[in-house]
Amino acid sequence: MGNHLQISVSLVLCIFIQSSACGQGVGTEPFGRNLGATEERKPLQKPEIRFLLFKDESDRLGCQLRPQHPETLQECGFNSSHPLVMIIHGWSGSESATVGKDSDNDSQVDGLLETWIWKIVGALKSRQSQPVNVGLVDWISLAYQHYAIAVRNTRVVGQEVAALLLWLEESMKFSRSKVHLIGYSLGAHVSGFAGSSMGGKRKIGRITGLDPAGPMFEGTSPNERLSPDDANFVDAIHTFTREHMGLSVGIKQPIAHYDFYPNGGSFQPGCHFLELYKHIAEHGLNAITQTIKCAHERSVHLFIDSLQHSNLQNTGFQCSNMDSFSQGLCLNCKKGRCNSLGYDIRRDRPRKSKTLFLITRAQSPFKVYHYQFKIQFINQMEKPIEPTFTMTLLGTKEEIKKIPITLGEGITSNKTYSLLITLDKDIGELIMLKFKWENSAVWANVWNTVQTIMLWDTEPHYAGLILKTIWVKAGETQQRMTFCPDNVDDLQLHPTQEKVFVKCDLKSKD
Ligand SMILES: *[C@@H]1O[C@H](CO)[C@@H](O)[C@H](O)[C@H]1NC(C)=O
Ligand SMILES: *[C@@H]1O[C@H](CO)[C@@H](O)[C@H](O)[C@H]1NC(C)=O
Ligand SMILES: CC(=O)N[C@H]1CO[C@H](CO)[C@@H](O)[C@@H]1O
Repeated sequence: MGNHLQISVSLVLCIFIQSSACGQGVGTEPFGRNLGATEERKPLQKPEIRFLLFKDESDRLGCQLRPQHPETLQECGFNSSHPLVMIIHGWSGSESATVGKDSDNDSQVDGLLETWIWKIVGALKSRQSQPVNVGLVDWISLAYQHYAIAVRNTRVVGQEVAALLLWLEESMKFSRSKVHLIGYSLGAHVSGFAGSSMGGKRKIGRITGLDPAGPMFEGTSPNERLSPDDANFVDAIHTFTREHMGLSVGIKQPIAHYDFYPNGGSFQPGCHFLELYKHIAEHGLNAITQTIKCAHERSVHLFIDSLQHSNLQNTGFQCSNMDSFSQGLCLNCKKGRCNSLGYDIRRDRPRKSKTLFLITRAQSPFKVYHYQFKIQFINQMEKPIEPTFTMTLLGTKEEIKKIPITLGEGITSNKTYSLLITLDKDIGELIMLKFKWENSAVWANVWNTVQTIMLWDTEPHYAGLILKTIWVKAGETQQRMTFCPDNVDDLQLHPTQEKVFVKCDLKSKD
C-alpha cells in the first residue's frame, strides 16, 4: 500500500510538472498530448491574452475588453462605480479548453478552463447586494505549455494584466484599489506579477491566491512569486501541499497576509489516493488529473462556498502547526487571531503572515464547528488503562450522539487531555454532555475481577477511573464552559457505563 501511494504521488507530480526528470513516457503519452504541437506554439511573438467581462451569472461566453478601445468597456457593460474582480486560471494541458466552448463535458480531462470558472463567475454575479464587474484573464495559449514554460509566461501575463488596469485608471479614473484578482494555481503568481508591475506607490486592492502553485516558486524570493507586497491585502488558501521528492503541487510556505490551511493544507477530505486505482482501472491514466484536481481545486470550491453560503462562513484559527491545532489548542480569537475564509475575509494587515487552520467537511457547505475539550481523569489504579469512550452532546438546538473519543495514549494517575472535536451541525449552546466508557463486556468482566481482588487488601475503597472535570471552548462563539459530574456521590466510571455532566461554575479553575 505504501508503495502504491508513492507511485501515485510521483505520477501526479510528473504530470503536473512534465519535467524530463520524471521520465517522459509516464507523463505524456497516456494523455494523448501532442508534444510536437505544443513545442510549435512556444515562440509566441504577441502573447495571446484575452480579457473577458461577464454580464450576468449565466453569461458563459463573456465579452472581450480590449485595452485602448474604450468602446469595448461600454459594449461589455463595465460599470466603473463597482469594483472589478478578475479571475485568473492556472496551468493547462488541454486543447479543448477554450472559452465559449461548452465546458460541461467532463470527459474532457485536463483542460483547466473548467466548470469552476463559470461557478465562481455565477457566484460573484448573483450577489445582488454587492454588485461587481467580473472578468476573466484568458491566457490559455500561454498556459497550455510544458509546466516550466508556463511558469516563465506568468510574468508576462501579469504585466499584461497590469497594463489593462493602468489603462482603466487612465481612461476611466478607475482606481486600482477597487481591483480584486483571484488566481488559481499558476494564476496566483500571475496575480502577484500583475500587482508588482503596477508601479507607483499605490497598490491594487486585493489578491486571492487559490492553492498557489508550488513547483519552481517554493522558497523563491518574494519578487519571484505572489507575496504580501503585491496588493493592499493578500489572502491565500492552501489545499494540496503534500510533499513528494521535495515538491508539492501547491506552495507550502505562507505567501499572503492570511494563509489558510484547511485540514492542514496537505490533502483534503473526500479526495482519496486509493480510489485513484479504481479510477485508473476504469478510465485509464486520465483519472490521475482528476485526482490532482480534487485537492488542488478544493481551494476554489471553498472560495465559491464562501460566496454561496455567506451565513455559513468558515473560520480559520491562527496556529503554528496542525499538530497543535488537532489538540484543540488554537481556538483563541483574541488579537485578530481568527478570520473568515473566502470572499468576506476581514481585511486587516498583520505585519507578519498569519497561518490559519481549520477543519472542513468533504463537500459544500464545508463549514464545521470547532470545539476544544479538556478532560481531567484520575486513574486510581497502578497501571495505565486505555479505554475507548464516546461522548453525547446536548445543545439548545441539536443533540449529537456517540462521538468517538480517542486519547492516543493510556491514562495514568491524574491527567488532563486536550482534544479538538468538530461538529457538522450547529448544536446551539452546549448544556449537557454524556460520557460513556464503550469497552466490551469482556473488558467489563476483567475490570470487575480487578476490583474484587483489590477489595481484599484495602477495605472499603474501590479503585477506579474518575472523570473529574470537562472544560469546553467553542471556537466559533468563543464561549468557555465547565462541566462536572451530575451525581457527585458516584464519581467512578466503569466499563459500559455512562455518566452525565452538567454545567458547573468552578471559580478556582480557569
Ligand atoms: C452603475 O451602477 C450604479 C450603481 O449600482 C447605477 O446607478 C448606474 O446606473 C450603473 N451605470 C451603468 C452605466 O449601468
Ligand atoms: C464528450 O466528449 C467526448 C470526446 O470528445 C465525446 O465523445 C462525447 O460524446 C461528449 N459527451 C457529451 C455528453 O457531449
Ligand atoms: C498521582 C496523583 O497525583 N494522585 C492524586 C490524584 O488526585 C487525587 C484527588 O485529587 C489525589 O488524591 C491523588 O493523590
